[in-house]
Amino acid sequence: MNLKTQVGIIGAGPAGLLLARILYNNGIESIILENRDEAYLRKRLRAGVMEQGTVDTFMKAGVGARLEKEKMVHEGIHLHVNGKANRIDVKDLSAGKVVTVYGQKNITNDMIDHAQKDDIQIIWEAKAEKLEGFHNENDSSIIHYSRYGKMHTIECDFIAGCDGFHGVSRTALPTTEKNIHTCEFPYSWFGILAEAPPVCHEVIYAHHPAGFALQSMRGPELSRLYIQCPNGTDPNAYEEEWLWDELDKRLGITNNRGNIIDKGVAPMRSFVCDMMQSGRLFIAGDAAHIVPPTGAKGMNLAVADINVLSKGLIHHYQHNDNDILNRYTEICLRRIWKVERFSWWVTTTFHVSDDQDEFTTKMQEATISYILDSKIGAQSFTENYVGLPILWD
Ligand code: RFL
Ligand code: PHB
Repeated sequence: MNLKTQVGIIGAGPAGLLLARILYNNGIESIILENRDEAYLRKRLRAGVMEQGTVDTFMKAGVGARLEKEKMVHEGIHLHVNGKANRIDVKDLSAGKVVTVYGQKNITNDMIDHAQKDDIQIIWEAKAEKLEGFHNENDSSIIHYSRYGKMHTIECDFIAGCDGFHGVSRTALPTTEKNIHTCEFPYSWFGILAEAPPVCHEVIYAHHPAGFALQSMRGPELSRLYIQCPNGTDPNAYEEEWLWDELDKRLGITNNRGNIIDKGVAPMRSFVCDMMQSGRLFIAGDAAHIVPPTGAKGMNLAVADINVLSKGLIHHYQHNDNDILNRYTEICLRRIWKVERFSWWVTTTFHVSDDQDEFTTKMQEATISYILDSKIGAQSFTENYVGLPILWD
């Protein structure tokens, strides 16, 4: 089958689905190719914390009705040190800004529902294999994709690579190793979703000699909890009782315990590809950059990229103006590097390496103490946590 559209989008994660929606709202046609099946996408857990700008973007795109109804607004965050509780008043320190907890799974489902209602085409179980033509001014861009053993093509003006870290789009860019910047961490996160009311109604980050722990939530009866674990940990490695005891110890609270309905291990990595465009191919979200999940920034960064890319495409089609598209990488990177810094800094401040010396531990404690004891320290943390603005100039 040979299809034709204006923007060929690879990937139905938050980046691809949001881009298709904003383009649709502005009369621009797109087709999304998604490697996985619909049921898998609708069930995939992941992010939970949205910056104010991310919530505003979903609302403005017209996919925020359920988000508005079910969102959990957090006006603060708790930083626990060696079991001692401390709260930062995020709203007070950021002139009224807050963060919102609403699962990535939910917003993904909301966007798929809207796409299906409006006949935005998503081709499930379709894997982009090869991209061509996007370098040449006069040729169409072509996405070659496979589906059920057969090859097909999409001919389009632009290709948006929203295909995550393991996708094909980044590899089609003419990058060298100089464009790739990366940092691997010597620990991972073991995460659970449990049918238990969260004890604290806001997020807790805990620094503890035994390692980092985090308490979050997905609803009044659903707790989302993580502990630092060694790289390569088997998701079935831990006895449930040990896990709950460890969470209580590291967080310094007594969690409500309940049926564990999901568990998984997530590795931690910082990664930036500082070439996000070549000709009419653009990459966005996890395809271009990864942050470790401490700081809760991955999906928020993907949404920020899509704000820039969608605006660039709208200016191209509606005003024949390519200024934003030409500056796409530069506009995005200014924000990406700052968010990478924040995520790396919170990660290295709160986690404990196996071979960590005492001086490093003292530096971590002093960093957290500075955030808690200094208004400027707390404001700097908060400014990043609620989300930095996109700078266009
Ligand atoms: P995604 O979500 O990975 O979607 C990419 C999609 O592309 C498909 N794909 C292809 N399709 C067709 N052809 C190909 N060749 C393809 N190759 C891949 C894939 O199947 C997939 O469906 O990328 P996107 O849209 O850029 O979104 C990024 C976010 O998903 C990610 O950054 C966040 O989940 C990160 N994250 C968090 N972000 C936040 O902003 N706040 C949080 O609280 C937060 N918590 C988290 C997180 C990530 C975690 N894990 C599991 C890594 C917590 C965890 C534990
Ligand atoms: C989550 O709710 O899944 C969550 C919260 C905070 C983070 C990461 C994930 O930093």
